[in-house]
Amino acid sequence: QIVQAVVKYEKDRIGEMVESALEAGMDPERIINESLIKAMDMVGKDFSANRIFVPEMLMAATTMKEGLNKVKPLLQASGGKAKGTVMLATVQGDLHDIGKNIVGMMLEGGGFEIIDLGINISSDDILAKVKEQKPDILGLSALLTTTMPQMKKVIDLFDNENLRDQTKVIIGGAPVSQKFADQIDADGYAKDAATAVDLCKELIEQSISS
Ligand code: B1M
Repeated sequence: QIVQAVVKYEKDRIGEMVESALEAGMDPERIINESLIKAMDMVGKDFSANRIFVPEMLMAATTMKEGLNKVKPLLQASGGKAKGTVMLATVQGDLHDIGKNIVGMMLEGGGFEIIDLGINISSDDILAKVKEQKPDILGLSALLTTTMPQMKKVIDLFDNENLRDQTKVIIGGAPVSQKFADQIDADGYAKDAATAVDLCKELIEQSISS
């Protein structure tokens, strides 16, 4: 039902469906992975096949966000000292933020403090924010093949400013891969939100032990 609500853009009904699933004892991460993300994959396929167009894709995204809002409070960590700070941004030219937002929610659930810069953020703005707020990790998201080069731009700026020891850079998003991360010399790549949490924990542990 949740999948159908997203693909049919039932923004007004999805909230109560997610609530019912939660009340019935369904795991929040299962709702995200097996319903909400699955639905967006179906939307992407329909878009590729010209069965739907940008306005419909946007309506599906709005519906999904409504569903995510219901799950979010359950993913947030309760108290305790933060494991570290992760700054997140979708790179310049890219407006996709659903994946980044899920990564942020899961990281919060994993005990990290999140600074979310938002979407379409230029490498210069990212650099300025990193210098100002000194996060342990910077997480960059890109969903378009055309915006992936922006990630390299940020890493080059980091190299020039000698920021690689202060802040590790991880990347993610559907068109991004471990191979691309190696090519641009990122500190890590995560294929999904759960992997991003493990990766951030590993990077923090490494920086404590070195
Ligand atoms: Co766009 N779009 N879109 N879109 N859109 C895609 C990405 C596309 C694959 C659709 C398709 O053709 N099948 C295609 C890209 C093709 C390409 O580059 N190869 C595409 C296109 C072409 C476009 C436009 C150019 C369309 C147009 O205008 N003609 C345009 C570009 C706008 C821009 O950015 N400048 C556009 C616009 C939009 C909307 C605004 C309408 C909307 C976005 C709304 C929003 O995000 N607020 C939208 C949507 C919804 C999609 C699809 C359907 C769904 C994306 C999504 O939210 N997926 C998408 C097709 C698809 O992906 N199947 C598509 C669910 C999300 C949970 O997954 O983001 O992959 P994802 O995140 C995952 C992982 O990738 C990973 O973890 C997440 C959770 O598991 N992850 C990270 C993500 N970031 C991470 C960061 C990390 C670690 C892991 O560390 C930091």
